Amino acid sequence: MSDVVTLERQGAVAVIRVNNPPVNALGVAVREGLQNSFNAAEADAQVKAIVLVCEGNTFIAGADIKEFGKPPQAPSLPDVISGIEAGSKPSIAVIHGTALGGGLEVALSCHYRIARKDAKVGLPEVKLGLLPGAGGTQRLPRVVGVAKALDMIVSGTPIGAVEANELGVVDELFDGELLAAGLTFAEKLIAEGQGPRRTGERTDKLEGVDNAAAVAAKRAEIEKKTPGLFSPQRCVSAVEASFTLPLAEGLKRERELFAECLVSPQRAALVHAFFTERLASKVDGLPKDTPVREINSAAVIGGGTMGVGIAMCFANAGIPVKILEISEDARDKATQRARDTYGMSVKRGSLTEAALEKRMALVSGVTDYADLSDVDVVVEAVFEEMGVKQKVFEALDANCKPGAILASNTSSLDLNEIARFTKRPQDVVGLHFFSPANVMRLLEVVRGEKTSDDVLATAMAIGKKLKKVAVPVGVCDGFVGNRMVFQYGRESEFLLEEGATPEQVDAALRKFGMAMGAFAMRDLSGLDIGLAIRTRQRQTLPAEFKLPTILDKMAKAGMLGQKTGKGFYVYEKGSRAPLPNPELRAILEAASKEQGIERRELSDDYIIERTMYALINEGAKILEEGVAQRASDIDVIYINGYGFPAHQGGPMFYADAVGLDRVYARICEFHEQLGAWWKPAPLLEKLAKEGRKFADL
Ligand code: 3H9
Repeated sequence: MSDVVTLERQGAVAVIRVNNPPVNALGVAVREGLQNSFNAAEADAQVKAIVLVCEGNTFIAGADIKEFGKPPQAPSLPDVISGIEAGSKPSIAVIHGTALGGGLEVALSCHYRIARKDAKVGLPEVKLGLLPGAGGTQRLPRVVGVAKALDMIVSGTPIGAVEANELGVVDELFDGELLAAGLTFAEKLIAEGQGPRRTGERTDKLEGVDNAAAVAAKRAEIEKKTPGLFSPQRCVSAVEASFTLPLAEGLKRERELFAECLVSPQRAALVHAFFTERLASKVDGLPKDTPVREINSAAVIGGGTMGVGIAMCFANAGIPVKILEISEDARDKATQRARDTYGMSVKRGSLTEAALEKRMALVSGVTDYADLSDVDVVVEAVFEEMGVKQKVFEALDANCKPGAILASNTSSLDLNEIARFTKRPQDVVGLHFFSPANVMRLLEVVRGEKTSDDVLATAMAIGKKLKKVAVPVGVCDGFVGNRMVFQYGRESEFLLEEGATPEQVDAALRKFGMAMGAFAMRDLSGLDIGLAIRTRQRQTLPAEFKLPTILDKMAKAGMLGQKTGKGFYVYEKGSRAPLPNPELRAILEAASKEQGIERRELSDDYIIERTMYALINEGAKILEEGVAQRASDIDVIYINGYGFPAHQGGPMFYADAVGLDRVYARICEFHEQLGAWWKPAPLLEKLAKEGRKFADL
């Protein structure tokens, strides 16, 4: 038939196998192979039932995302799927791994579905800015009802096989060998004389329920939660067609809505985010066969919020972890903090009591460096001061076994200097977690000048094991994320001096899609951190690099953010909801006056330009210096660590989308109007003048 889809007959059962690594995506060859194989099985008089099964780790994980945006090639997936459903012989999809997107749509077009107990099924298209475009929005509601289909399609979150079985998405669960399970099921159908059971012909789940109410409720929920996203409301419109139109027309409506999503800039940005997240794990110049050290045990130095969060990441991954603290009291508080944090997950229902105990059994507290002599990796998470780091790394050097990886969680200090405190700088690497470490997905893996290849490869592997998005970066002040966020923070403060309010800046940023406004975020992390960096930078930055003075004034007034109940916003006791801070007005006006600035109205567009272009200009410098390997790595860092909207693709993708010539021209204006710190990055200037993009590098 074809290389990627084969057909064979086993008795009266035609076995169609898909073998298209890594995830059996539905590229043109698979679509063609499926169509030909199902047609051939249909035409073979000996065949009484058809089993569809996949090789490798997974059933079909969806359409081939790489084909989006390219000219379509026949046969289209909807045509292949309609053909499968129309078949006159019962067909069975045998699901293992994940049946996602087009993969589940293929399974829904088969007349029966069985799944291995550990499989997952879902329609995650919305996460790529799309909707299920091969019948999923018409067939899933016919199986699970409109309300549940809306939940699955709008969230894009897959469900486990057990739930899928309860909902009727799969008919039977099995353990063990795929083909054997498929053949057994097929033979049973043949013996019982069962014919095709076409999902598209079903209407039972669409009747007798208030589907219109489910649609209205979902629309309202989307409007509240993700008003700026293009595809979720279209997902709802498509599902609505499942009960307001006959199947053929519903499918047509789905195609129209899918086509709208396909050309949306958000789709391009989200697909960029998908692929670049995977690309970021590949380190340029690091041979594929670089050996990776075994990591079976870990330790964390420092039992503060960060240290405990990091320890929890190891425990979550099943790796025993010791937390080292300076006293028995601090040690016990640290392990208790881990238990309390897990306890909150139990309260929320996202963790069972048994799982809590299992994880806590992996967490222990120690006070003596000698107890770390057997661990494979240590992550230091102590106070950000070189003297303190020196003591820790000297102690680690003296106590840890040869070959142990010595990592620092520093967010701004010079990793090379830290490595020099040991006699094994090749084993030192940065593992920069983001707070709260047990929640945030980003991990900057900092490669020092002496870090060996195998240590870097192991650090990246640790990231994967901890289910983080690990991105390699070079050494500089703040690495990639914080170095850029400094520019973003400074510009947002300048905007306050020029006439904006925190509420206005934050609203504009949220409208752009940021998960949090710049000032709400500052209040959350505490203003003292920014103030300490500011004070340090006042001593090092050239005189012409102006810095805002608002933070100093706020600190004097005891406004340090949520921790003092007052910052850019005020917080009622026990609440994290930001309310306008009436005392701030006077501080802002004083700062404006001091700078000789007449306060003025600032538009949302202007706020976005100032904040985003500050990120982009610094990002370009970082790229030029080689601190980040690729522009897309910067995007991955911002999406996963800073709440940058994936549907904008990350700051560098956004810059390309706006057009580098336009970004450059605006930055030149800011440079002239505002000051030296806006000097355009030479790389940005070069690309803009050559009519190129960051993506071209
Ligand atoms: C769709 O189906 C639209 C239809 O409704 C309508 C059409 C008309 N295509 O994630 P991993 C690559 S939209 C192409 O590291 P894991 C991936 O880039 C689609 N390539 O593995 C990587 O490549 P590389 C709906 C794909 O085990 C490699 O496979 N489906 C695709 O951690 C391994 O990926 C989805 O959105 C693809 N569809 O996770 C599912 N998927 O090695 C998207 C993966 O070169 N996929 N690759 O870096 C996933 O969620 C995960 O990949 C999966 C495996 C859970 C399957």
